[in-house]
Amino acid sequence: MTKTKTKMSDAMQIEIYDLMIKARVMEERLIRMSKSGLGFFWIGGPGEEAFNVPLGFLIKKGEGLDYDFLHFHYRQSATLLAMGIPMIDPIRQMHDTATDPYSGGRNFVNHFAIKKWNVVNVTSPIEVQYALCIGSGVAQKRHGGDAITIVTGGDAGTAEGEFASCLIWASRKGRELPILIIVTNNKWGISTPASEVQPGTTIASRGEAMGIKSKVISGNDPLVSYAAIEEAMAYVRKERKPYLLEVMVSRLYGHSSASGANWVNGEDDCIVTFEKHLKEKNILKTEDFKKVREKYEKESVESLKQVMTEAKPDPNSIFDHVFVDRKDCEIPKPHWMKQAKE
Ligand SMILES: Cc1ncc(C[n+]2csc(CCOP(=O)(O)OP(=O)(O)O)c2C)c(N)n1
Repeated sequence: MTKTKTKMSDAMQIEIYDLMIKARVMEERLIRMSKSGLGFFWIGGPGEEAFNVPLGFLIKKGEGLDYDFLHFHYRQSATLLAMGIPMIDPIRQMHDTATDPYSGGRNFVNHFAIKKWNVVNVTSPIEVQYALCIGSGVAQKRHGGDAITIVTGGDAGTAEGEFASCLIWASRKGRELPILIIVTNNKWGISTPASEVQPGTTIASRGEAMGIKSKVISGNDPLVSYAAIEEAMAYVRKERKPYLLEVMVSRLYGHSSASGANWVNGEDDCIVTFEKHLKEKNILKTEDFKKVREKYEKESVESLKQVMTEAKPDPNSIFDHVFVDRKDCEIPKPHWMKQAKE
């Protein structure tokens, strides 16, 4: 596993720490919402902050082929917060309000879709994004420039055919695609341990077998993560070829609310480790950690209060943004409604 660290200013480390806490506090607020009936289902990224924040910092953000295309999965909140989304918006999606800018209150939380930043809709069927990203990869190859396609997903999902398709399409000789292929490996697929379904080799080695530059890193250290992402991005931006980054991460609250969303003992917590480092290097003190947490706890409570005053989606908007126009579509009536008429 590669452990090269980047040399980073204190100010930058403080900024990364601040965003890691912002993401953790927000996710913990979302979990509490799911447990108290203020949302239906939670899935998110606690345990991936040390990788996801640096990723957000390094993305070339904007709309169209001159900017990075982002095909994310559902554990990416820290990346989006680092890119600049406000904390209140995922809280809106969790509470299914019409003001949710990603789905108008109609998708699960952390299912982002942001046109102005090329964030392609996060899907609940896993691994679909590895097939979709081939499209923007081909478009960016043709277009030229230095913008790239970035795709993220989990280890268990690499068993799906889309992952193999991505490796094949990205690595065709002479037609390689500028895709940064990221797999965050938490060693679980819901309740299935990786040891029962993976061949015992790294996922990165599948890329190597196809001539793709590949690396395994610890995603629990933001300095290691930053250096690895920077190196991988520089390669893909310049060479216009793929790079496979396997990132070892923790899954701190289990899979989702479906498995209880309770704290898991024994996993490395990247925030605890980073706080230890920041203290040892005299960059921040215990009081500073407390202040940052309090700042975001306050923001999360204020955001929730605001969201609870906001309206739910209007049933008449159910067919907005879908391919079928409502006027062409007969909505089937439930049998009890038909009986009542007769
Ligand atoms: C096509 C498909 N099959 C199965 C599922 C059910 N499912 C949801 S998440 C998940 C496990 C995903 O594990 P992994 O890819 O390792 O990502 P993680 O959630 O651990 O980050 C499964 C099997 C699904 N959503 N879509």
